[in-house]
Amino acid sequence: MEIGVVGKPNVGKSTFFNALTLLDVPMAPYPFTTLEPNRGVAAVRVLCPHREKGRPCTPGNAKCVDGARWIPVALVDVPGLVPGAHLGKGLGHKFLDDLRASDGFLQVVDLSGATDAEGRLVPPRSHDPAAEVAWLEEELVSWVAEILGRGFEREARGVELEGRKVEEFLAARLTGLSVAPSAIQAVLRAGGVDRSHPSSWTEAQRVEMARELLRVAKPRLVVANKCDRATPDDAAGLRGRVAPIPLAATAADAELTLRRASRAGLLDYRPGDAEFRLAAGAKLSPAQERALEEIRAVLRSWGSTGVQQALETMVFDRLGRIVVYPVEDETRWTDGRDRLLPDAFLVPAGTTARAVAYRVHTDLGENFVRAIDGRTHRALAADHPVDNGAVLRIVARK
Ligand SMILES: Nc1nc2c(ncn2[C@@H]2O[C@H](COP(=O)(O)OP(=O)(O)OP(=O)(O)O)[C@@H](O)[C@H]2O)c(=O)[nH]1
Ligand SMILES: [Mg+2]
Repeated sequence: MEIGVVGKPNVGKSTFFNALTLLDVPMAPYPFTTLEPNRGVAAVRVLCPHREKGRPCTPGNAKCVDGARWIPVALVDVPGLVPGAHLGKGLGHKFLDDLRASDGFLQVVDLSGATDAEGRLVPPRSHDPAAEVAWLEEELVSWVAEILGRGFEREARGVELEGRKVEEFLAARLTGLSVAPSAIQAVLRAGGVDRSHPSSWTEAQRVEMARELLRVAKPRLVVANKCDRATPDDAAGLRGRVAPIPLAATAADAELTLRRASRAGLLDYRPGDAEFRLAAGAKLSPAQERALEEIRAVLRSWGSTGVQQALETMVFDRLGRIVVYPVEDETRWTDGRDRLLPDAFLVPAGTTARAVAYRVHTDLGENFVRAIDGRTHRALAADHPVDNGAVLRIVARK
């Protein structure tokens, strides 16, 4: 599970990334601060089922705080893209290749409208962020069309001569883009192409296929950042202009300040919350006090900084991920060392019991006999889809 953070320069991508990962990559009020992709680990929250057993869990791959289980999600922050990046403008778009494995894209924009298309500072509201949602789509389409088109005709003629299947040919070209077979079918339909003669496909058809591939296989969410410099009405207006892509408003800078202050023990704050409290005995400078007062005002108008919620909207709503808890003992919900609910995995909705077994260990998948639901104690066959929040024991041949 990996998510790419994309957008034009200077909108707050790295700030958003730092807030979610608590890493410390450079951020600055001018374009092209980020020159190489940054990778880190963020996390999404779910209600941990340990309550049902009345004792705390022993998480191996995720922490559990106040009943919320934090499940890791990889995040990639890339340099800013500008219009014409596929022609080499700005830093070009070669670095997008680092997003091949991303399951979806968070497009950060500047809701306050105070940065132009290249990320230079301009007066607030002088730039409509809806415009960059439209051109960023074109940059992403060119990138995918380029991957699809590298040495296309020669290979396509080979496929025709050898009578190979066009689906396999496309799947091979798109390897690494983590695309499901169902997406390949959708892509073939979108191009309106002659399946038996791939060498006859035009570049325009390949571009349409790239667009469809992005639509079905790489869900997007617009992250309307710098909301502290804008109003909820601005967000509502922009939401209408970028539809059908959904939008989440964020104040990444405020979230970063709150998380860092909380890590330093200065205040009590849980990501996603509408408020924070000063830690007992915390001593603040007048500047820190003013900064926190401004953040309080943001939380009052927006309900939260929106950062944690934006990531969760992406993972759960846009990418349809559900959570499963593999265990070795389906009654006690423990592993072999009596650890309660040691693992929590994000999987796509519709994932089968056998696919969960593979996710735990290749051997378990290969030798799968059945899964047992930890709540109903019923057996699930290999192709049975698992429920969200399922606690599962996998039974395998020895
Ligand atoms: N007002 C406000 N400023 C923000 C917010 N988030 C980030 N910024 C500021 O925006 C500027 C750019 O932030 P970065 O995180 O470096 O932006 P970026 O999109 O990674 O920029 P590049 O790496 O150059 O593409 C910095 O001065 C940040 O402090 C926010 O929520 N509100
Ligand atoms: Mg950056």
